[in-house]
Amino acid sequence: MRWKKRASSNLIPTYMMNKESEEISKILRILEEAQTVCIVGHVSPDGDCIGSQLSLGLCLKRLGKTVSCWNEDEIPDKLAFLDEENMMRKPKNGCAFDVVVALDCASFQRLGSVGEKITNRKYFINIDHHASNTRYGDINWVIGDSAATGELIFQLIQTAGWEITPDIADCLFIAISTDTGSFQYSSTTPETFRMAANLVESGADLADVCDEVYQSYPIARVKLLRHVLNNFKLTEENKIAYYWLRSRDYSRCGAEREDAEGLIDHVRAIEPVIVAVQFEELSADLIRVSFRSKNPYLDVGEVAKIFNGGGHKAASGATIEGTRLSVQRRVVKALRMALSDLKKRKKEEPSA
Ligand SMILES: [Mn+2]
Repeated sequence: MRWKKRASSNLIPTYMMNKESEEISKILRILEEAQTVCIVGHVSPDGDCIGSQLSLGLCLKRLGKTVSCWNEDEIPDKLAFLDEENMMRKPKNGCAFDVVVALDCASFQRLGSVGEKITNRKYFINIDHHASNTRYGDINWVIGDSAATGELIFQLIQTAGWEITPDIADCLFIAISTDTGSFQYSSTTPETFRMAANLVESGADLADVCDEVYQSYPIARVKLLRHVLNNFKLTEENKIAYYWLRSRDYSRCGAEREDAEGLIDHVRAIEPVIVAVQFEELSADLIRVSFRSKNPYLDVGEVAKIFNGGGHKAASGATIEGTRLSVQRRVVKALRMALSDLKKRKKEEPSA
């Protein structure tokens, strides 16, 4: 899919010239007046979540504010180097904040147990790039076609005129680079590259951060990848690929749940595959399903919605109750229907 050419070529996209910029000024006003800020993210935090939290946190700390960053789950080992100032804390009960900011979190439920610990606050700000975002904040800045929450934080910092130090640049670079599959997904626009260029100019240490994140996989993760490559299944003329990660697979490989991040991309990358699916056993009757689509007309965000999940066109997920076999059947059936819609579409528009 082609990127939409935007009217201006500077770093502030056209959508910020209108209503969105009001939202940004409101957010900046509240943040600048605040003294205590808590920045929260989703369960199983990824590079975009952690990078966005820490970059905003570092900016606010430089302004003299008391900042803590909370997630239900701990910072993944491979991202721990980004938190030099130890801003990531274990969530506590009974804390009061002037402002709580939720980043990269499509729904209040995705905050997990952190949600019940942040009720004592004056303002709740929700900044996100999931089109399915449920707008659960007092102020919601949601740009569904942005490639990463990190892009929004970059724009927020630019608008505020805060300095991007090398540490902040590292965090934002990781946020944007991980959520675009290293600038490969169709959500990547020329502006994404301009932001990345700006971050490298601001001192992001490309060789170092990429080595930490992409070239330092623990052996346990590679064993988990071996399990995936040995066991994935193909169906619907090899257009759907899926695999299971059961609790026993983690223990056999000595792997943690965070080691599963990105495994699905190896299966998505197979040539005839249009949709890759990861089934992860959370408990005997609770399954986390992740979807990746390579075809812009097969919107896995819509497929995830059928199961009360959400996400983007190309990447989404849902947590589904049921036995393994019944969940797998229901999910594959929904994807089969999405594929047949795709075939119909092709017949109707042979040139598309
Ligand atoms: Mn994200």
